[in-house]
Amino acid sequence: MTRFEPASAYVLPAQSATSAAPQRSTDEYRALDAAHHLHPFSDMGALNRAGSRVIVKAKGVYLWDSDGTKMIDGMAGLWCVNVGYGRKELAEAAYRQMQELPFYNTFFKTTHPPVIELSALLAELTPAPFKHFFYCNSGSEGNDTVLRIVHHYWATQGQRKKKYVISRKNGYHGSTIAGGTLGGMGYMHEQMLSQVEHIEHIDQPYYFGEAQPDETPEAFGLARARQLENKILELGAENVAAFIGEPFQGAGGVIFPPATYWPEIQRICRKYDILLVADEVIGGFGRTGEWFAHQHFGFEPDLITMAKGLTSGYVPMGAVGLHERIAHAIIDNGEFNHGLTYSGHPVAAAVAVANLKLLRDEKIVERVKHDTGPYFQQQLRETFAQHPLVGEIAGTGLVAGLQLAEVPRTRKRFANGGEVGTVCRDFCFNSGLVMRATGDRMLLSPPLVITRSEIDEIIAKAKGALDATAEQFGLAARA
Ligand code: PXG
Repeated sequence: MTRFEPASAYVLPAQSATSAAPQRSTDEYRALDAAHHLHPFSDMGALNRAGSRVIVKAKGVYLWDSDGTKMIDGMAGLWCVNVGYGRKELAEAAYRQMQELPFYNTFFKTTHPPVIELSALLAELTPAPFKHFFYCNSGSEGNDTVLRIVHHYWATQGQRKKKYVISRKNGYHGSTIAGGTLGGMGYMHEQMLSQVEHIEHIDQPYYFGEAQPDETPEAFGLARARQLENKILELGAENVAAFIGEPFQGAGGVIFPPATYWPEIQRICRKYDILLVADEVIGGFGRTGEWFAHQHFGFEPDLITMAKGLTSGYVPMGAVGLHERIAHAIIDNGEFNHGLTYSGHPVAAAVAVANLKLLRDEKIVERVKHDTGPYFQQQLRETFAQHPLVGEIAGTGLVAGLQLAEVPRTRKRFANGGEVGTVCRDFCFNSGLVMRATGDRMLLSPPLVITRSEIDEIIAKAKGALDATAEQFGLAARA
């Protein structure tokens, strides 16, 4: 397979509706992929030279590639396959809905049963003040929608000056122009010559990487939260509309803030009359053992962004939940000029309903809270607390981040953190474990249906990979 080889003429592959056997050879797949497909967030030259891994099938918590290699998925796809792969209930919901009503819009005084059922179900599953939901296709569109709602809400309150939205460095809120600006990824901002106006960033609550040597987590959490207050005072509270944050940062490295952080953020938002937005795209739908991650951290947002676990990734869908106070301001004040062709798409909504019923009726979230989550966290800590490469184990429920460090005890990080993370990630892949690396943090976020023995398999494979990485960097023998 070479990079610039022209693709062979497209030929329909042999049909294989039921078997896991690849329909083309891996080389053929790779050549066509390199010839015609641009991947997200990828160095395409390097990827095409190496060749993509072709995933052809999945079941439960396992994936198979086109060479027949089986892997355990420690990332639930991309933080989204909460009910695991291969649930017929979701496929059947989509099939039935496509036959009954594959599409109708919700713009011109019309609605349809799936979006009605979904909204009523979300009102039951989200915390009490959330009774109204606006739909879109992704987390990014959810956060674009949040901006629109926030600005429109303040206009309805006669406070049009409230325009600024504050977010955090190393937060992730998507890849549309608004999502990318809201996020705090410098490498994204560098490629975005146009950004959304009136967005400001404060520092993240990343204790391991950014606290002073003698600072306690509690003091650091308060200090980082108080940056919000300083930013509000700098901009003028009368100009600040909202603060948005992921309850824990996912793509940024599963960064769990100290316990003092969110209560202080909440206090500051209330003091200055600033809306508080929880981006629950990763944290929502059971990841922490609560339905929503803000419940784990004990704060009360005004808006919730949702996607991923809403449909377990089987079809794309996002949503924004509005506190009744915000929803009524919008309901009572004329037209809200925002919407997408597929807002409340009937097939997506039908799949979301089937997915949420599985999470609720099979008590999957409760199991994460009381059984598999505590077991996962305990096994991680037993296995890695003394590991020569591991400086911090963050997480709760079925999400975790392992901080790799050159000197764990003093929180000294590797000068080139991404290198050690990539080596470790590759060792994981080679042993049949999908584990993500963000710089020098190794991330796990498996499907919520994972069993204890499957957790044991992840931990054993991760241990093998971390040991091999320590060996490669000459750190294995250190106590
Ligand atoms: N908010 C959060 C908190 C996210 O994690 C989005 C918004 C955007 O959602 P969409 O559906 O527009 O992608 C996300 C997405 C990674 C990774 O590498 C994480 C995401 C997406 C792609 C890659 O960890 N999260």
